[in-house]
Amino acid sequence: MSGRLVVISNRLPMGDNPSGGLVVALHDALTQSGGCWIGAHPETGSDNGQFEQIESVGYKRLAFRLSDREFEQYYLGYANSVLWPLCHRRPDLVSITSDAYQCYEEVNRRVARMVASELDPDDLVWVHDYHFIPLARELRALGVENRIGMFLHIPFPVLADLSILPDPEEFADNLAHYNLIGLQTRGDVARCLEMFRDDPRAEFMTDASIKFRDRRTMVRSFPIGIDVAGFKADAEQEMEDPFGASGPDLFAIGVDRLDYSKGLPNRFRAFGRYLELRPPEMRPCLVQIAPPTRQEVRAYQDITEELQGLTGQINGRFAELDWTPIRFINRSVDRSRLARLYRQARSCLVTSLADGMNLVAKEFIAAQDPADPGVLILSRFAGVAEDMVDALLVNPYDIDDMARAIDRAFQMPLEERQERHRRCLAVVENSDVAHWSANFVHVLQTEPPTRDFVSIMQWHIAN
Ligand code: GDG
Repeated sequence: MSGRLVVISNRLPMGDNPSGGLVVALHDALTQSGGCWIGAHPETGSDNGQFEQIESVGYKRLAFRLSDREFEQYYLGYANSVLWPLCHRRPDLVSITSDAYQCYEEVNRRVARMVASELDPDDLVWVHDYHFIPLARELRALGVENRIGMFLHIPFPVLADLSILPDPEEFADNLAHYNLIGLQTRGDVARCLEMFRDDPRAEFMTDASIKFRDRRTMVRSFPIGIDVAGFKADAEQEMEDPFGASGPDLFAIGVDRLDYSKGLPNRFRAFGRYLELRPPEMRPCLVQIAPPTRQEVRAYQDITEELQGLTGQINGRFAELDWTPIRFINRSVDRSRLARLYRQARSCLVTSLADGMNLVAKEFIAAQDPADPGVLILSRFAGVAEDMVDALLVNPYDIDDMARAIDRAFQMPLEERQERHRRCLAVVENSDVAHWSANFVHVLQTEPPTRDFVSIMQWHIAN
């Protein structure tokens, strides 16, 4: 790679020891190219139009700060109360205000100006996620002609839902300013292509690119993964039993940011239904780790209350003096402890109603002891289910279906558990996050066509 890699994400990772698969993978890619990571940081960045450089080894970290208004309108408002529910098929939770939309556009414009002044002509620009969909358009308006790629971590919206947006036509136009649109799954690619197919401004070219006015773009799927070796090592390390003296003999685990897209209320209901059906001698637990997120948004407060209510009802009905069926931990647990918990669990419940990929499913599989593995119960609406077909696939809207799957997971013979785990692990190993980031950078660097001169001429004549 001749130029640097410049990554832009909403959150700038902090600290000297990167943790989390994505951060580790990008850290390596950035270090190799002497690159730069740009993102918001609440305490360190400046909001005066200048980046603040954060000390770091191997590559540069540049922070900007969101003002209180920007945090409220751009981040909580447009990104997380319009785009997030829209992409997760919850149009009923979309809440649009012109202020939020305007602020989203303004932040993208401001960040584009700051980024443009930082770029060298050979730099590759990799933008992450829905917070920055218009960023490439803003950069192009400033004359930036570098290759720019976008990776959307969340599901691509269905065509009909796009008309909910304040300016629906802008969505495709904004995306077409990227050379490469990276999505998680083949299903996401199909939905994105459907959007372009429906748009008279788009034309499908024989080289599989899409011509959109004077630009060309490409849409590809890059299923994200985890740092497989790192996660296995964490799971295998000797450490104290995370439960201390009070560990359950048999438990299923759930690990999710407390988000309505993760299908937690139905998971709790399904566990309650399973408790009705179970053989009386079995006293299993559901250990649910769910750190709070976006608590300023009403929908997130509602789901927290709903889960507290369900936990109370189910435990009230089934608990005994020495057994609490649901352990609902509404806090974060450290990563190495989490890896041990995955390994001890007999089953993991991933019951998302919509999910870009879902890394918890991959972490659970990587953490298992292949000689005595647990069973993954997986929603067919999580992106990971597209490839991980040997998990126990469930419909997260069907409580009985999930209750039966929990029963089946707890009773599954060793041989079947081993065979399913072996196949699921092959999927996890094929999508290691280091390979994922190298692949995205390689495709961005080599494949997508840049600006199309013939079409520029045609477009100018037509306009
Ligand atoms: C978005 C997309 C896509 C959770 N609780 C704790 C904790 N976690 C970690 C998990 C896992 C991560 O958070 C969650 O990853 P997911 O993939 O499940 O979900 P999102 O945060 O919604 O991420 C998603 C992802 O982007 C990547 O592209 O897969 O579809 O929505 O790594 O382990 N980690 C620790 N303590 C916790 O309490 N240490």
